[in-house]
Amino acid sequence: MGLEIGIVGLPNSGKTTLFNALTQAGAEITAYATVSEKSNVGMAPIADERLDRVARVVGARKITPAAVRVVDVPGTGPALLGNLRQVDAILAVANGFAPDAEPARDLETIELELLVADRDHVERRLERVTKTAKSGDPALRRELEELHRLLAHLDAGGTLRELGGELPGELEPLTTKPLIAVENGPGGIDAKLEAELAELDPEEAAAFREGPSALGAVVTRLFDALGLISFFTAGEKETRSWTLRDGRSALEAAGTIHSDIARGFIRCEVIRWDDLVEAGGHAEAARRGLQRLEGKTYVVQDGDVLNVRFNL
Ligand SMILES: Nc1nc2c(ncn2[C@@H]2O[C@H](COP(=O)(O)OP(=O)(O)O)[C@@H](O)[C@H]2O)c(=O)[nH]1
Ligand SMILES: [Mg+2]
Repeated sequence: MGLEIGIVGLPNSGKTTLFNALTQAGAEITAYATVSEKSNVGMAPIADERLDRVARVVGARKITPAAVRVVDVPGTGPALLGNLRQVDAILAVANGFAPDAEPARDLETIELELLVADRDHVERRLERVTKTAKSGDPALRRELEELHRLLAHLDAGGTLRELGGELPGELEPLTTKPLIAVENGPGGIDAKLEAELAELDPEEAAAFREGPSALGAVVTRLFDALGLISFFTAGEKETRSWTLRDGRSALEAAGTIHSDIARGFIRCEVIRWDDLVEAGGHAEAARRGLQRLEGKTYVVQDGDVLNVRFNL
C-alpha cells in the first residue's frame, strides 16, 4: 500500500484549495461551508528536481514522480474525521489569511476535534467489545479492561499519544498519527496561489515564485515526520522516483516497485543519483566504478538509483 495523508481543518481554512494545489485535481472550491459534501481523493505527485536531472542523463521518454494519496474531508466531527483512520499522516490546515484569522487557536481546535473523534472511537469500540466479551473470550476481556482504562485516561484530559505502544492494535487513533500543521496565509504557505500555479507548467510556475514552491517545504516536513527517503529507477523507457521508509532494505525497495521483482530478486545495482548525473549516463558511471552490486539486505539511502536484477 502506498502512502496516504489526510487534510483536516476548520471550514474555509483552505483545505480543498491545498488539496488542489497538491493534486492538481481541480476540485470545486466553495466560499461556504457545505455540510454534505463528500471527501476529495487524489494523488499528489512529489516534486523532486533530482528526478528530472536523472531522467535527462538517461534520456528517459517518460518521467513518473512518486505520489501520495491525499484525502480532503469536508469538515470535522467524529464521523467525517473517522474517514482518516487509515491515513499515515495528517495535514492540519489553519486559516492565516482572513483579516480576523487566529491560526494558533484554530490548530488547538483541530487537535481537540481529533481528540473528541478518538474518544468517540474508543467509546464505540468499548460498546462493541462489551457485547462480544460476554462470550468469555479472554483476549476480549483484556481489551475491555484496556478500553475502560483508555476512556478514563481521555476523560481525565490525557492523550492517546502519551500511551503510545500500549494501545490495543485494533484501535486506529487519529491523535497518534504524525500531524503537520500548515498555516495558510502570509505567515505560512499561500495555498490559493499554489493552487493557481499548479495549473501552469512547472517552468512558468517557477518564474512566478520568488523561491521554491511552498508546497515543497510541506512535503519535506511530511518526509521528516514519516521518516521517508526517495530512491530512483532510471530507465530509458521510464524514470521514476519512489518513497521508502528510512532504514529499509533493497529487497523492500524492490517490493515497492513490484512484488514480482522482490520475489525474483537476485542482486541490485546501486549508484548515487549525483554520480550518475555527473558521469552523464550508466555506461560511463560503470566505467568509472561508481556503480556497486548489492544484495537483498543493503540499506537503501536517500538519492540511490537502483536497478534490480530479478529472475521469475
Ligand atoms: N486570500 C486567500 N484565500 C484563500 C486561501 N486559501 C483559500 N482561500 C479561499 O478561502 C475560501 C475557502 O477555501 P476552501 O479551500 O474551499 O476551504 P475549505 O472549506 O477548508 O475546503 C475560498 O474562497 C478560497 O478561495 C489563501 O491562501 N488566501
Ligand atoms: Mg473544502
